[in-house]
Amino acid sequence: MADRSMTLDEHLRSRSAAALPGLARSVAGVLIAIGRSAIRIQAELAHAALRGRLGAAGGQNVTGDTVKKLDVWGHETVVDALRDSGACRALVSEESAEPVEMPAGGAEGVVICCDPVDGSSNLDVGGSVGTIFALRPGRGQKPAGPMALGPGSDQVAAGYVLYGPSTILVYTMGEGVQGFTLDRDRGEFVLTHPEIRVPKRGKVYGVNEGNASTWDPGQRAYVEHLRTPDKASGRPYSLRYSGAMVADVHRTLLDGGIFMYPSDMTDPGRPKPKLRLLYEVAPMAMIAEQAGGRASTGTGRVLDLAATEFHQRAPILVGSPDDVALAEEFHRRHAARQGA
Ligand code: FDP
Repeated sequence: MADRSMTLDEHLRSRSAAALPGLARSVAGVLIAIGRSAIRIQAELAHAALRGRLGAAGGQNVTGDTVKKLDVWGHETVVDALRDSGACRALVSEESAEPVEMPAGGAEGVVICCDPVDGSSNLDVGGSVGTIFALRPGRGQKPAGPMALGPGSDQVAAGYVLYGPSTILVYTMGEGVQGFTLDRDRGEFVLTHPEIRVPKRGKVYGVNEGNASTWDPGQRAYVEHLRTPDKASGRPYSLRYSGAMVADVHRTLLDGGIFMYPSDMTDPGRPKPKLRLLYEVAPMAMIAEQAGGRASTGTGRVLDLAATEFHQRAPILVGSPDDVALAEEFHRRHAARQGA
C-alpha cells in the first residue's frame, strides 16, 4: 500500500536503493533535480506577469517555434539543476539545437531529453503549461548526447510536471506511474496519485480540430465516429483541448479517452507531424503504457519508433487502450482501402 504522505525524494530514494545501484541512483538524482527545477519554474510562472517575464524573447528555436522569455529561463533553470545533480551526462532540450554536454555527470550518469516549458502558447493567457522529460542510459559515452537517439523503449524513466491550479509531477521508472502534488507550504512534492491507471475506455477526445482538413481519411473518419451519437457505445464523446500537451495527456490518463496530434497529410507523400519525438511523444508514450494505456503513431507502437535526430517529430494517438486500438483500426482500414 503506497504511503500517501511520502515525499518525492523519499519515494525515489526507497525505490533506487532496491534497484540497480549505479544507474538507478543517477535516475533518482536526476528526477530529484527535475523536481527542484519544477518548484522554481512554478514560482516563476506565478509571478511572470509581475516580473515582466511574459512575451516573446525574440527569435525562433531550432524547430521553428517562437521562443518566449519563459522558454529561455526554463531551459537555463533545468540546466542548472541538472548540472548540480552530478548525475546527468547530457541534456537534449527543445531550446538548444545541440545537446548540452555535462561531463561531470559520471560514468553511470543518464542522458535526459526535456521540454522545459511545453505548451508555451498558453503562457501569455494564464493557461496550463508543463515540463516533459525522459531519461536514457548515458553508457559512459563521450559525447553523451547521441545516447538520446534510438527507440523509445530505451527510456529508463519518463515524466511530466503540470503547472495548473496545483503543480503535479507524474513519473515512471518502468514500474507503474506515480503522481505527486507540490505542497507549497513545505516546498515538497507529496505522493497524491499512487499507481495511476488509465481507464480502459473513456468519453473524451482531445485534438486540434482546426487542422481537420490536413488529416488523412482514417483520422477524419475516426473523429467523425467519435462525434456521431450512439447511446449504446457512449457516443458522442466530448471534446477537450487545452493547447498544452501535458494538461491534455494528464486529463486523459486520469479520466480516460484519447489525445491525438496526427500528422499534417496535405501532401500524402510528405507527412508533417508537429510534436517532438524525444521530449514530447516518446516520454508520454512510456507513461501511458506504464499506466496500462496505449500510444500509437496511427500505424505502430510509438516506443518502437527510433529517433535518428534530436528534434525529430512524430504523430501520436495516446490514452485508453480501447480508444487507441479503435483509432488504429480506422487508420488501418482507410490505408487498406487506399492501397486497394
Ligand atoms: P506549444 O506549441 O504551445 O509549445 O509543443 C507543442 C505544443 O504546444 C503542445 O504542448 C500542444 O499540445 C500543441 O503544441 C499545441 O499545438 P496547436 O496549437 O497546433 O494545437
